[in-house]
Amino acid sequence: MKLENNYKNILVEIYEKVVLIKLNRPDSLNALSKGLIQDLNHALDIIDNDSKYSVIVLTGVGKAFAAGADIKEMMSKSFQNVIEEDFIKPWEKISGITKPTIAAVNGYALGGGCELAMMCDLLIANENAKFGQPEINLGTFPGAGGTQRLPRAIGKAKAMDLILTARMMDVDEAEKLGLVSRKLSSDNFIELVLEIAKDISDKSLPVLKMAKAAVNGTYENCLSQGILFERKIFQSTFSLEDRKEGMQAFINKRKPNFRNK
Ligand code: DAK
Repeated sequence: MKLENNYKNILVEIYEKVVLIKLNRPDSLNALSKGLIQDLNHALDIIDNDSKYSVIVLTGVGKAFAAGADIKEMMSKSFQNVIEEDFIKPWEKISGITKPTIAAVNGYALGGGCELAMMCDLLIANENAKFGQPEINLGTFPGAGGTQRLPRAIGKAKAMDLILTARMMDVDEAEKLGLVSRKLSSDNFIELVLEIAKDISDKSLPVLKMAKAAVNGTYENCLSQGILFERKIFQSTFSLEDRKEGMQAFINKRKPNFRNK
């Protein structure tokens, strides 16, 4: 299949062997809707299977990388829905891509947005980047790998701090803790990231794939059990009144009134 730029929720740009994918729902800060994930996964499949391309860069249009799962879409889901759909399973596609992937975080990377960035091989951020797992304010908790990848990246103490308080971390803190591979200037950010991607794309693709597989071998194997466990309990937050209240409060632009404090 040919890679075309006719997606509704993403933009695709090709720079020789590098493909730049831009999450393109700026009005909702690139909230990760079902349609966006479908578009992203469709493009990722084509890129991973076409030898013309060797590196994928993922970024966001506007002031966010992605502000998380689309709360408005998720709001009405029941426990039964999330079990039946195995909700969030399709989000993992990027972590299984065999070619190098770079998250170019240009602003908010929150909730599922932070989790998506952490699924990439390199996480490069500009001065506006902000990271966080604020799901606790919605009456749920990170369910797309956040409880597993974040502690591995920054240590348990800091991960607990972010996950339990919902606070955001700026790029300097994220770089100091090892979540961010490199911090780059916001001026010509994407051009700078594309230079790094181009440099990687000049290396042997099979060897890049082997190096990536070797790093992920141990990293992802024990992770998979944790992620399965995480998903199952995450889905069960959809049986809680507090989860409904948290998301409703966000949509109504008010503070949540949790019953089970
Ligand atoms: N979903 C839907 N819409 C969102 C959104 C989101 N995550 N984030 C922002 N928006 C929308 C806002 O509602 C607003 O829309 P309008 O009111 O204009 O219609 C527009 O984007 C601009 O946002 P703000 O007006 O709020 O912009 P501000 O600059 O004032 O604030 C902010 C920026 C990023 C601080 C704020 O928007 C914010 O707090 N956003 C929510 C961040 C958040 O809570 N993220 C976590 C989402 S939950 C699962 C696994 C994982 C997940 C789900 C399931 N399973 C295994 C089942 C993941 C869950 C999440 O990511």
